[in-house]
Amino acid sequence: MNAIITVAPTGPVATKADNASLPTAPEEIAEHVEAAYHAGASVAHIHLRDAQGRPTADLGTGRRVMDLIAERCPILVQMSTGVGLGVPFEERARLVELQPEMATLNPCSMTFGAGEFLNPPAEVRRLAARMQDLGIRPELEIYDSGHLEECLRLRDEALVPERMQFSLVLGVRGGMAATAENLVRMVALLPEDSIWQVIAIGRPNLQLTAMGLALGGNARAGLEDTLYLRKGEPSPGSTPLVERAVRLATDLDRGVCTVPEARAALLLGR
Ligand code: KMH
Ligand code: ZN
Repeated sequence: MNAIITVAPTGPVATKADNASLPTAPEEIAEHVEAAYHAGASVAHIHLRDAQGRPTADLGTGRRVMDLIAERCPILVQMSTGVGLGVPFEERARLVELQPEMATLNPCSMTFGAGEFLNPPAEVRRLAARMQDLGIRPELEIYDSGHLEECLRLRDEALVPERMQFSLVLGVRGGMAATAENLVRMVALLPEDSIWQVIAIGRPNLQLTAMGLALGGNARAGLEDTLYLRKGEPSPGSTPLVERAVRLATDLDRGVCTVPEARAALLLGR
């Protein structure tokens, strides 16, 4: 089956000091998303930044980014409700009121790099219920096997769809390490009909993205996950990383989904 390539152009952590091409202003984000769409991405995973470049859950900024993207290309928008460490959960959760077609749902609290990522069980449940009311498809972010078990509980409580969509996140300090063994183990634990992608943080991004595609998963590519194409070679934006993921999928005889194909594969209604 064709692979869905998601572009993640910005993320919660990196700054322009880390990679000068990181898009932070709404216009920059939309420009990078459009370039990634033309390179083969069918989903855009969006984090917002304020005028100082800090993560924000400001609804006006979110609306502007979504409008600018829609003006430029028909890519599917997945809003991050992870937003950034230190942004209160309540503010993060409000972003779904913008009614993107998809949004992330982080099921558990954890150490995240040098900080803390807070996702209290009751608030996660309120957000999941609100996403359900609004018809927004959740992508469940799994940083360890216990997170998967919490997602299965959410499913049993009828708070997320029966057929779940996962990101297997490897390489965040506080979550599972970015190793081949961890990826294979996590894939084996997923319910059989799961839709899933690999998010490989940092240096093993290339190898684990390739592995995920070889195992039949989807792929995420962009500066949120790695700032480099390879050691010592900063990526000039997310497009070269998207192009690389497209090449990997094509070489593995997968091909990549168009937006209508991704919409069908992700069971999106609109
Ligand atoms: N930043 C990644 C490690 C989210 O935005 O909700 C995970 C992520 C989750 O993309
Ligand atoms: Zn994210």
